Amino acid sequence: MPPVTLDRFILESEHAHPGATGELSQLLMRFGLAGKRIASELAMAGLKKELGSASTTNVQGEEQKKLDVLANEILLETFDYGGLVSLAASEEMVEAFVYTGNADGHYAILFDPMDGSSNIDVNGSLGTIFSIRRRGERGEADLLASGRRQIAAGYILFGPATLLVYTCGEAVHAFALDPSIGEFLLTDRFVRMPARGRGYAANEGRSLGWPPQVRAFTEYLKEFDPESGRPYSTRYSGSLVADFHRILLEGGIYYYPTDATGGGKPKGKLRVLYECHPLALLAERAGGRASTGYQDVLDIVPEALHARTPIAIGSSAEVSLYEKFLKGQG
Ligand code: AFP
Repeated sequence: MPPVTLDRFILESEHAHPGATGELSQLLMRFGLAGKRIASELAMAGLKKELGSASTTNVQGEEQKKLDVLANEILLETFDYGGLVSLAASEEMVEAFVYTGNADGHYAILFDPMDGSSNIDVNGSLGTIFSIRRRGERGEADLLASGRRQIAAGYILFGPATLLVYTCGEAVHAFALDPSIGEFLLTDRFVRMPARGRGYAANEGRSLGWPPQVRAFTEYLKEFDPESGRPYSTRYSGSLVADFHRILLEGGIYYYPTDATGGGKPKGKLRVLYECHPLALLAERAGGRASTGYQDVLDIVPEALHARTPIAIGSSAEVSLYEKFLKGQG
């Protein structure tokens, strides 16, 4: 059986949907291309002295690394032809970018080009998260919509191997880059997230700023009760994509709640449009869940392009338990 490349898989999936225009297939394949270019830059970044700060900050006031900026440019360039995409919004840009040469393009893309940038300088895992929406008449304003309006979403994980995981409908599929031929090859069709896991991912160093219910939830996970699978193990990498990927395969929960430390992050840290909506779509399609604690993340309608939200994402059992704790029923 020959290996199934990303392009082949996408094209065959498209043929299974009579009436498909092929446009979405092209977009997904281009995210694959961008992923290969970013992976290649990451592999050489230390040698080419591309690590470190770009001496700029993004719209959130966070320091930008050179690779944040480079990955953003690669993604923008990748969709600059072919007429399909007229709008791109990114965690690294203040406003949405309008492709003036593609004004009729039906699609908008949204991305976090380099997720987990604190890992850049230490050769840790990194990711690119992406989402595809249909572009409306009102441009940027139409992006402020529920996550259920996403047509497709996915991520590229730059770890020991470069992986691409996406959903464009009912199911989630995973691919690994074979660097010897420069192609993503299918590794898992119809990925399912376990209904329950044994690990949690959270920055517990900031727990004094969390709501007391989240602290109580965390203490519960750490209690010794082998019958219910406790204590859980902590696995936190500083890269949401890497932590989410582990949870997709092994189950468990990632959470980044509101954080009152030093007046810190009253709405949490993660961005609705670039991080939470895309991963929530993947989680749901794989049988998991994503919640603020009170509401499904996919139902959030952000008030601004760079809006943030608290989030708990992962196996349905742990996310439901997190919600119970937040509502004081744990
Ligand atoms: P950056 O992309 O700005 O590095 O943020 C990474 C991230 O959004 C997510 O990938 C991590 O899980 C989380 O933030 C880490 O934040 P803390 O350093 O506050 O734990």
